[in-house]
Amino acid sequence: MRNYYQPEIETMPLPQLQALQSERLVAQVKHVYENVAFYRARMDEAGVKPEDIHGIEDLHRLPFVTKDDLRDQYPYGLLAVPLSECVRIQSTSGTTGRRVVSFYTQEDIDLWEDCCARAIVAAGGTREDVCHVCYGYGLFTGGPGLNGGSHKVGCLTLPMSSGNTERQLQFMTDLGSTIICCTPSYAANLGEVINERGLRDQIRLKAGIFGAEPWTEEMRRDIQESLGIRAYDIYGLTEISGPGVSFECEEQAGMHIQEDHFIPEIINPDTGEVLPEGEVGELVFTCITKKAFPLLRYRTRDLCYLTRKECSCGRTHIRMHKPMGRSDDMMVVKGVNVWPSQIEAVLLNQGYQANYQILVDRVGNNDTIEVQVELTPEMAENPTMPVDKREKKIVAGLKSMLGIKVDVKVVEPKTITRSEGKAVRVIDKRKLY
Ligand code: DLL
Repeated sequence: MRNYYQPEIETMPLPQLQALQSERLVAQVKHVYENVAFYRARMDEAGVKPEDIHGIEDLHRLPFVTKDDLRDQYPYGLLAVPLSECVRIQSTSGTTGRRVVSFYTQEDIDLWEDCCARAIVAAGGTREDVCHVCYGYGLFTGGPGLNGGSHKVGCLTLPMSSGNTERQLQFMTDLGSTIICCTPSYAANLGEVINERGLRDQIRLKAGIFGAEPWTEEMRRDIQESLGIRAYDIYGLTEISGPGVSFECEEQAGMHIQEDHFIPEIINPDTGEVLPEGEVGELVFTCITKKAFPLLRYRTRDLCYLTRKECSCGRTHIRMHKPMGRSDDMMVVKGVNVWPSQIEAVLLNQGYQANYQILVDRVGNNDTIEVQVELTPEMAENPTMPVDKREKKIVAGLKSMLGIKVDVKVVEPKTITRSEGKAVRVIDKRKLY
């Protein structure tokens, strides 16, 4: 088996890393040009031949690939190896249009699991750990990815999948799970139940690896407190392989992108112009090692910035800041750009937990926006402030964050449906008209 833990790659000096990227990029461009009619046509259209790509300095010459391209080429149009070499597919849920299906050779799966293994190691995982994976299994990449990574680290792996909180708690307490992998919203949900039932001293968790949806620093603080663990962020997307494209180390200050496999760029989403380090824009990835479904300059629609600032962990791979939401997550309400993460930050800063929902609608020509948030059990038991005063305080916080008036309803604990996978935070009824 390949050795996942390649500290020499994770800590490689930049010039060597870039030389490796260049070599891999040149080979990848040749591979897709020769094997995928779509890339050949796009590159011909842009007047770029594989021979024109000498290294990463030429990356910007390649055309972008978008989610619409993936949908148009569904299912086999972007496949770069014969079907007989593929051993797996994974897929997105397809809730916002046609499914995205991604293909893997056995080697692609190995590389992907290596990335997840690196993430587990970065969160302190060793073969002594009991790794409780409650991301969904099946077509979703979360369960299979972290499961494979956990095997490679040599942890005892609990392939729990999502849901069935009773069973999760039973295995967690009986088997002494030390690392948990799930969405941050489900982690918050578990923390709530564990504390309600007084199970804190029966759990052995030390770390959590949470991703698949945006979450704020405030939510990290809450989860760390309620579960008594360190909560690490992990990022990825089905199109680029799944979880493990980037992950946090012990610094918990941005996620190291696995640059030996994926070259990141940040672009201006309107013009496509490549932006310098530190500027916020749309994250774009080029896969330089995957063989079956290698996307080149894929526009993720996730917004963030990159930093090469030295990290105390010794990894040299560039770090991405937590995605601030997706360009398509952004709502325009009353003419103002609103991201759910901004609303979450205001609520959590005022002591609420991440049990909230945002309802957007249109009455006549006017947008309406209402935020419903639950009282925490302590607030309900020990009311230090009347509910109408609480609501006014949140309205003021949101006004100063967003610049618009948001209606707020503070509701009783347990009124808002809990998530077992990715949380549904926004109900935008305007999209239904
Ligand atoms: O969510 C893969 C994954 C599984 C990542 C488990 C981490 C852990 P998709 O379902 O294809 O894949 O969704 C990908 O989810 O483009 C982001 O918008 C969002 N996302 C993923 N991780 C994070 C994160 C998986 N840590 C889409 N923070 C991406 C913010 C995230 N958003």
